Amino acid sequence: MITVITRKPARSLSDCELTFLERTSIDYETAVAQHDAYERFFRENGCDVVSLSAEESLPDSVFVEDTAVVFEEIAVLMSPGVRSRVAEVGLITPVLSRYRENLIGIRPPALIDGGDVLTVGKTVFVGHSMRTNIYGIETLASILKPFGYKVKPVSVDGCLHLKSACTALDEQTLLLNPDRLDPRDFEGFKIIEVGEGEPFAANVLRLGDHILMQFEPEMVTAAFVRRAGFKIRGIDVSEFRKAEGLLTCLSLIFDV
Ligand code: CIR
Repeated sequence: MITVITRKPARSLSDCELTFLERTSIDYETAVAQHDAYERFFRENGCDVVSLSAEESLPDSVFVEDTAVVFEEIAVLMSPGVRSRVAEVGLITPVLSRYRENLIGIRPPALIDGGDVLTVGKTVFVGHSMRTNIYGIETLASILKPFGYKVKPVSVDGCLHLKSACTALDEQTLLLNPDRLDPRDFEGFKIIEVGEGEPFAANVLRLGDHILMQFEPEMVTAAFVRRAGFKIRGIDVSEFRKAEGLLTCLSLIFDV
Protein backbone atom coordinates (compact mmCIF):
# COMPACT_ATOMS: atom_id res chain seq x y z
CA MET A 1 0.00 0.00 0.00
CA ILE A 2 1.14 3.52 -0.70
CA THR A 3 1.63 5.65 2.42
CA VAL A 4 1.40 9.43 2.20
CA ILE A 5 2.61 11.49 5.14
CA THR A 6 1.37 15.06 5.38
CA ARG A 7 1.32 17.72 8.06
CA LYS A 8 -1.52 20.22 8.47
CA PRO A 9 -0.53 23.83 7.69
CA ALA A 10 0.25 26.04 10.67
CA ARG A 11 -1.17 29.57 10.95
CA SER A 12 2.46 30.66 11.18
CA LEU A 13 2.90 29.64 7.51
CA SER A 14 2.69 33.35 6.75
CA ASP A 15 6.14 33.65 8.47
CA CYS A 16 7.66 31.02 6.17
CA GLU A 17 11.12 31.19 4.63
CA LEU A 18 11.15 33.05 1.30
CA THR A 19 14.07 33.11 -1.10
CA PHE A 20 12.82 34.16 -4.52
CA LEU A 21 9.33 35.52 -3.85
CA GLU A 22 8.12 38.72 -2.20
CA ARG A 23 5.99 38.06 0.86
CA THR A 24 2.28 38.20 -0.01
CA SER A 25 -0.56 37.42 2.32
CA ILE A 26 -1.49 33.76 2.63
CA ASP A 27 -5.13 33.06 3.37
CA TYR A 28 -5.00 30.44 6.10
CA GLU A 29 -8.55 29.12 5.57
CA THR A 30 -7.89 28.69 1.84
CA ALA A 31 -4.56 26.96 2.57
CA VAL A 32 -6.34 24.52 4.91
CA ALA A 33 -9.03 23.82 2.31
CA GLN A 34 -6.42 23.22 -0.40
CA HIS A 35 -4.47 20.94 1.92
CA ASP A 36 -7.65 18.99 2.78
CA ALA A 37 -8.33 18.53 -0.95
CA TYR A 38 -4.74 17.34 -1.46
CA GLU A 39 -5.12 14.70 1.28
CA ARG A 40 -8.55 13.73 -0.07
CA PHE A 41 -7.08 13.08 -3.51
CA PHE A 42 -4.72 10.46 -2.09
CA ARG A 43 -7.38 8.90 0.14
CA GLU A 44 -9.79 8.59 -2.79
CA ASN A 45 -7.04 6.86 -4.73
CA GLY A 46 -6.52 4.16 -2.13
CA CYS A 47 -3.51 5.55 -0.25
CA ASP A 48 -3.04 5.46 3.50
CA VAL A 49 -2.79 9.15 4.41
CA VAL A 50 -1.06 9.84 7.72
CA SER A 51 -2.02 13.41 8.50
CA LEU A 52 0.14 14.89 11.26
CA SER A 53 -1.09 17.82 13.33
CA ALA A 54 -0.03 21.39 12.65
CA GLU A 55 3.15 22.60 14.34
CA GLU A 56 2.78 26.32 15.04
CA SER A 57 6.39 26.79 16.15
CA LEU A 58 7.63 25.65 12.73
CA PRO A 59 6.13 27.84 9.95
CA ASP A 60 7.36 25.65 7.05
CA SER A 61 6.53 22.29 8.64
CA VAL A 62 3.69 21.66 6.16
CA PHE A 63 6.44 21.01 3.58
CA VAL A 64 7.29 17.54 4.92
CA GLU A 65 9.06 16.51 1.71
CA ASP A 66 12.16 18.41 2.78
CA THR A 67 12.67 16.47 6.02
CA ALA A 68 13.47 12.99 4.69
CA VAL A 69 13.73 10.74 1.65
CA VAL A 70 12.27 7.26 2.00
CA PHE A 71 13.71 4.46 -0.11
CA GLU A 72 12.55 0.84 -0.13
CA GLU A 73 15.61 -0.16 1.91
CA ILE A 74 16.21 2.87 4.14
CA ALA A 75 14.80 6.21 5.29
CA VAL A 76 17.33 9.03 5.11
CA LEU A 77 16.70 12.02 7.37
CA MET A 78 17.77 15.26 5.79
CA SER A 79 19.98 18.06 7.13
CA PRO A 80 18.00 21.23 6.31
CA GLY A 81 19.81 23.97 4.48
CA VAL A 82 18.07 26.66 6.51
CA ARG A 83 18.22 26.96 10.29
CA SER A 84 14.51 27.60 10.92
CA ARG A 85 13.65 24.16 9.54
CA VAL A 86 16.13 21.97 11.44
CA ALA A 87 13.65 20.96 14.19
CA GLU A 88 11.24 19.54 11.60
CA VAL A 89 13.51 16.53 11.13
CA GLY A 90 13.22 15.46 14.78
CA LEU A 91 9.44 15.52 14.47
CA ILE A 92 9.31 13.24 11.44
CA THR A 93 11.83 10.69 12.75
CA PRO A 94 9.48 8.72 15.07
CA VAL A 95 6.82 8.67 12.38
CA LEU A 96 9.18 7.19 9.78
CA SER A 97 10.58 4.65 12.23
CA ARG A 98 7.17 2.95 12.04
CA TYR A 99 7.78 2.24 8.35
CA ARG A 100 11.52 1.62 8.03
CA GLU A 101 13.80 -0.28 10.41
CA ASN A 102 16.77 1.22 8.74
CA LEU A 103 16.95 4.98 9.41
CA ILE A 104 19.97 7.20 9.02
CA GLY A 105 20.50 10.92 9.49
CA ILE A 106 22.67 13.34 7.53
CA ARG A 107 24.29 16.02 9.70
CA PRO A 108 25.99 19.40 9.19
CA PRO A 109 28.30 20.45 7.66
CA ALA A 110 26.51 18.24 5.12
CA LEU A 111 23.32 20.06 4.15
CA ILE A 112 20.51 18.61 2.06
CA ASP A 113 16.78 19.25 1.63
CA GLY A 114 14.41 16.53 0.42
CA GLY A 115 13.17 18.89 -2.31
CA ASP A 116 16.55 18.47 -3.98
CA VAL A 117 16.29 14.69 -4.25
CA LEU A 118 14.60 13.21 -7.30
CA THR A 119 14.58 9.41 -7.43
CA VAL A 120 13.82 7.74 -10.75
CA GLY A 121 14.29 3.99 -10.47
CA LYS A 122 17.85 3.46 -9.25
CA THR A 123 19.00 6.90 -10.33
CA VAL A 124 18.95 9.64 -7.70
CA PHE A 125 19.39 13.15 -9.04
CA VAL A 126 20.40 15.61 -6.32
CA GLY A 127 20.28 19.35 -6.77
CA HIS A 128 23.34 21.36 -5.79
CA SER A 129 21.35 24.35 -4.66
CA MET A 130 21.10 27.12 -2.08
CA ARG A 131 19.94 24.45 0.41
CA THR A 132 22.04 21.43 -0.55
CA ASN A 133 25.84 21.45 -0.54
CA ILE A 134 28.39 19.09 -2.01
CA TYR A 135 28.88 17.33 1.37
CA GLY A 136 25.15 16.63 1.50
CA ILE A 137 25.26 15.11 -1.98
CA GLU A 138 28.36 13.02 -1.19
CA THR A 139 26.92 11.77 2.10
CA LEU A 140 23.68 10.69 0.44
CA ALA A 141 25.67 8.96 -2.30
CA SER A 142 27.68 6.95 0.23
CA ILE A 143 24.54 6.00 2.20
CA LEU A 144 22.81 4.75 -0.96
CA LYS A 145 25.74 3.05 -2.67
CA PRO A 146 25.31 -0.33 -0.90
CA PHE A 147 21.74 -0.47 -2.18
CA GLY A 148 22.74 0.03 -5.80
CA TYR A 149 21.52 3.61 -6.28
CA LYS A 150 23.54 5.97 -8.41
CA VAL A 151 23.57 9.60 -7.24
CA LYS A 152 23.92 12.25 -9.95
CA PRO A 153 24.53 15.86 -8.86
CA VAL A 154 22.69 18.55 -10.81
CA SER A 155 23.40 22.25 -10.66
CA VAL A 156 20.29 24.25 -9.66
CA ASP A 157 20.20 27.95 -10.35
CA GLY A 158 17.41 30.47 -9.88
CA CYS A 159 14.94 28.30 -7.99
CA LEU A 160 14.76 26.79 -4.53
CA HIS A 161 15.13 23.07 -5.18
CA LEU A 162 15.79 20.60 -7.98
CA LYS A 163 12.17 19.44 -7.86
CA SER A 164 10.99 23.04 -8.29
CA ALA A 165 12.23 22.60 -11.86
CA CYS A 166 12.09 18.88 -12.65
CA THR A 167 10.02 15.83 -11.70
CA ALA A 168 9.42 12.43 -13.29
CA LEU A 169 6.37 11.47 -15.37
CA ASP A 170 7.51 7.84 -15.47
CA GLU A 171 10.76 5.89 -15.18
CA GLN A 172 12.02 7.22 -18.53
CA THR A 173 10.44 10.64 -18.86
CA LEU A 174 11.14 13.89 -17.02
CA LEU A 175 9.19 17.13 -17.06
CA LEU A 176 11.71 19.96 -16.88
CA ASN A 177 12.06 23.74 -16.87
CA PRO A 178 15.03 24.49 -19.17
CA ASP A 179 15.34 28.04 -17.77
CA ARG A 180 16.53 26.56 -14.48
CA LEU A 181 18.25 23.28 -15.36
CA ASP A 182 20.49 22.01 -18.10
CA PRO A 183 18.71 19.09 -19.84
CA ARG A 184 22.15 17.60 -20.62
CA ASP A 185 22.47 16.73 -16.90
CA PHE A 186 19.69 14.18 -17.41
CA GLU A 187 21.28 12.12 -20.17
CA GLY A 188 19.43 8.93 -21.08
CA PHE A 189 16.01 10.29 -20.11
CA LYS A 190 13.29 11.59 -22.40
CA ILE A 191 12.65 15.25 -21.56
CA ILE A 192 9.40 17.18 -21.90
CA GLU A 193 9.91 20.89 -21.36
CA VAL A 194 7.32 23.02 -19.55
CA GLY A 195 5.49 25.74 -21.44
CA GLU A 196 6.86 29.27 -21.37
CA GLY A 197 5.81 31.24 -18.28
CA GLU A 198 4.76 28.06 -16.43
CA PRO A 199 7.77 27.27 -14.21
CA PHE A 200 5.68 25.71 -11.40
CA ALA A 201 4.25 23.17 -13.89
CA ALA A 202 7.51 21.18 -13.73
CA ASN A 203 6.54 19.97 -10.27
CA VAL A 204 4.14 17.05 -10.62
CA LEU A 205 3.30 13.91 -8.66
CA ARG A 206 2.81 10.43 -10.07
CA LEU A 207 0.09 8.26 -8.64
CA GLY A 208 -0.74 5.00 -10.41
CA ASP A 209 -1.30 5.90 -14.05
CA HIS A 210 -2.21 9.52 -13.28
CA ILE A 211 -0.11 12.65 -13.12
CA LEU A 212 -1.21 15.16 -10.52
CA MET A 213 -0.54 18.71 -11.72
CA GLN A 214 -1.08 22.19 -10.41
CA PHE A 215 -3.65 22.88 -12.98
CA GLU A 216 -4.63 26.16 -14.51
CA PRO A 217 -7.11 26.19 -17.40
CA GLU A 218 -4.90 27.62 -20.14
CA MET A 219 -1.75 25.76 -19.17
CA VAL A 220 0.14 24.56 -22.24
CA THR A 221 2.32 22.18 -20.20
CA ALA A 222 -0.80 20.09 -19.50
CA ALA A 223 -1.34 19.74 -23.24
CA PHE A 224 2.30 18.67 -23.75
CA VAL A 225 1.97 16.03 -21.03
CA ARG A 226 -1.35 14.73 -22.41
CA ARG A 227 0.10 14.56 -25.90
CA ALA A 228 2.88 12.33 -24.55
CA GLY A 229 0.19 9.88 -23.44
CA PHE A 230 -0.25 10.70 -19.74
CA LYS A 231 -3.56 11.13 -17.92
CA ILE A 232 -3.74 14.29 -15.81
CA ARG A 233 -5.56 15.24 -12.64
CA GLY A 234 -5.48 18.86 -11.55
CA ILE A 235 -5.25 20.32 -8.06
CA ASP A 236 -4.91 23.83 -6.70
CA VAL A 237 -2.11 24.56 -4.21
CA SER A 238 -1.84 28.27 -4.99
CA GLU A 239 -1.70 29.38 -1.32
CA PHE A 240 1.38 27.17 -0.81
CA ARG A 241 3.00 28.58 -3.92
CA LYS A 242 3.10 31.93 -2.11
CA ALA A 243 5.33 30.16 0.44
CA GLU A 244 7.54 28.75 -2.38
CA GLY A 245 6.03 25.31 -1.92
CA LEU A 246 4.77 23.18 -4.78
CA LEU A 247 2.88 19.90 -5.08
CA THR A 248 5.56 17.43 -4.06
CA CYS A 249 6.63 19.50 -1.02
CA LEU A 250 3.39 18.70 0.80
CA SER A 251 3.98 14.98 1.27
CA LEU A 252 6.34 12.08 1.80
CA ILE A 253 5.15 9.21 -0.40
CA PHE A 254 6.42 5.63 -0.27
CA ASP A 255 5.40 2.03 -0.58
CA VAL A 256 5.09 0.04 2.60
C1 CIR B 1 11.21 26.99 2.37
O1 CIR B 1 11.74 28.00 1.92
O2 CIR B 1 11.88 26.10 2.90
C2 CIR B 1 9.70 26.87 2.28
N1 CIR B 1 9.12 28.17 2.38
C3 CIR B 1 9.30 26.19 1.01
C4 CIR B 1 9.77 24.79 0.91
C5 CIR B 1 9.32 24.12 -0.33
N2 CIR B 1 9.73 22.77 -0.37
C6 CIR B 1 10.07 22.12 -1.48
O3 CIR B 1 10.17 22.70 -2.55
N3 CIR B 1 10.38 20.85 -1.37
